[in-house]
Amino acid sequence: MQMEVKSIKTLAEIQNQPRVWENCFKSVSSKAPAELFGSHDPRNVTWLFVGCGTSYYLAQAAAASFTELLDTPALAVPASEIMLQPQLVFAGNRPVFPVLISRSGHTSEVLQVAEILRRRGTDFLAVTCDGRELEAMTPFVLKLPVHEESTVMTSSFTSMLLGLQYLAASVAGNQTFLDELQQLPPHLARLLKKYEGAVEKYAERSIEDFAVLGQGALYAIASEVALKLMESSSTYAQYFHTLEFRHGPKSIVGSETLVCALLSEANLALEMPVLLEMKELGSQIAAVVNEAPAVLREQADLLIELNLPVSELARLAVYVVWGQLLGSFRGLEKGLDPDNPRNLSRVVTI
Ligand code: F1P
Repeated sequence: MQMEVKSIKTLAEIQNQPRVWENCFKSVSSKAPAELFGSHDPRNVTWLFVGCGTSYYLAQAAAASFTELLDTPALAVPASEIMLQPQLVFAGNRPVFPVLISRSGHTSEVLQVAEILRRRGTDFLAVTCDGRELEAMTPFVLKLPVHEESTVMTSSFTSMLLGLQYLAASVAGNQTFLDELQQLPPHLARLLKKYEGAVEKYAERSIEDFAVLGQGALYAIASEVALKLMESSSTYAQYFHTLEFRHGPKSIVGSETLVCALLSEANLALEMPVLLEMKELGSQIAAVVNEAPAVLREQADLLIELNLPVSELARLAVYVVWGQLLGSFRGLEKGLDPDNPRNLSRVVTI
């Protein structure tokens, strides 16, 4: 028995992102950077973004954003790596500024890392929505006004990512980028109206194997799209750097596979051929792209064309929304409840 779409909290939270983003920009624009970094110079540290699950992929997207916007080194690691392999993370004792990302602020691995940093005397920034223990463990807190009840993270992911991008652009004095971010909410509302139905329709196809592709910052988004498909529809999903897919993984491709490419503008000429080759091998193909060449309009089984008048990096958060929707609609089609995903809880405590 399929659930009524309008009763699904997760879908409502996905659809409500334009309004949530507007509130987040109001909140983050009221923060002075010094409140978040203390005496640390944000342009002269190595940034270390830390999270678990969706928040780890958020960490990867934030690291790529900080490197592009601040031209400073940034890396992302799962919290468990700091717990279990600290020597791989803190090599050479170079000064790092950690950013601990957790929607709940209650995830055990993140709290254990906060304790490790406190014992090392290392300041860190907490980025959270619920706050809980994490926000009490540091004076530097970016708390986004997002109240998300669903188990899987959707608006919390995009809001914390946009909040961090906004912060980096503020430090960089990049007013153009700040203005571009503020343009996103009405564009997302436009795109949801245009494409939500197409995604819901496509979810009726019995696809049992997803491969999501992306390069650069879009690789982090591809990882998160795959996780949404796994979490919300209990379907097997993998993620790869786009051009890497030729180097072996393409052997999985067949009529039951969907290869979904998050295509950049700068490297479209190199990325799109990978997707078209998979079509020739018999796969279903989907693309999220800012402007679609004619061949993609003809060949894609699902096409989301963004037409966003902003720079590539400012488009990042919008790419993930279609994976959020596809995961929930595919789950519903399989008779599952996206609000109560199989085997999952809202927070992992160990
Ligand atoms: C992290 C997380 C989510 C996952 C599930 C369980 O939560 O692993 O990524 O989707 O909700 O918790 P948090 O540390 O960001 O609260």
